[in-house]
Amino acid sequence: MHIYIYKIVDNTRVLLLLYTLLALNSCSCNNPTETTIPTLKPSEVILFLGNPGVGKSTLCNTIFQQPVFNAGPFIDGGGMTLRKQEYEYQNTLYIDTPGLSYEETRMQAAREIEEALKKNSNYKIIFVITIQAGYLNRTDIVTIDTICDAIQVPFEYGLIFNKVTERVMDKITQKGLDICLTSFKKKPYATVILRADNKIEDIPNMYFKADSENRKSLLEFLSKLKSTRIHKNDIKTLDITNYKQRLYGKSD
Ligand SMILES: Nc1nc2c(ncn2[C@@H]2O[C@H](COP(=O)(O)OP(=O)(O)O)[C@@H](O)[C@H]2O)c(=O)[nH]1
Ligand SMILES: [Mg+2]
Repeated sequence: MHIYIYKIVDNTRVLLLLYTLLALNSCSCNNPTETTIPTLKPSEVILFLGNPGVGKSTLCNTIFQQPVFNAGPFIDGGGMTLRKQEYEYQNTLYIDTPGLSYEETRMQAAREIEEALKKNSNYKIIFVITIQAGYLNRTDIVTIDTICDAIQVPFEYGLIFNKVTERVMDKITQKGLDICLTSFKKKPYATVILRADNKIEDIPNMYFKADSENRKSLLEFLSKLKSTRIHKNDIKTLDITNYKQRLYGKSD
């Protein structure tokens, strides 16, 4: 009789243990804190494009007030990157891309740019160029034309004139930017001019100060820029085969 009661108690214990384990298991499945949180894709991409040395990485670092991307003069070895660099902040992906101007690295840079454009996202496309001795750089024009040609969907882009000297700034104020913009096959939707700042020149990983005029203009420009939905199928292979011909004016 005793043995029989013990057996019942033992079986009840085993059943209780099993029940508790099952309950815990089902509980952990229903508890939202225990389930795997799906990783959200950033809802917007801010894409910086342009040739090496124009100041793309410096501008990205200016936004965040910290060196999120390598920036600096080529001679120091740290600035020029052959790979795109990405930084995610508040559901937005910032991408800094390599430029197309160097023949030896053009192919890889082109692949990186294509990849950067194929994220199936809403894009704010920004080209950065400089003006030297009052002239636009032909490589900047060809780079912009080549990338724009690869985007097979209607889109807008913003153009940053960076490192602009006071004298050139005065001329632009007098004459306007239209004369510069005639060179581009596709015109920018918005432009901004940022002053050259000797204090940051050629010092690795420097950026404009938080309260600087340049940073304010940059942030305002970015916030006003329209974004375009780009699907990866909207991007065709960058045609860099005739880059050189385009440079010397024998374009198609
Ligand atoms: N004087 C001056 N130099 C700048 C300015 N912005 C960037 N630079 C310098 O230009 C060089 C290239 O900048 P970086 O951001 O690495 O160019 P990226 O190759 O386009 O990413 C660096 O040595 C920077 O210090 C600017 O507004 N004024
Ligand atoms: Mg860079």
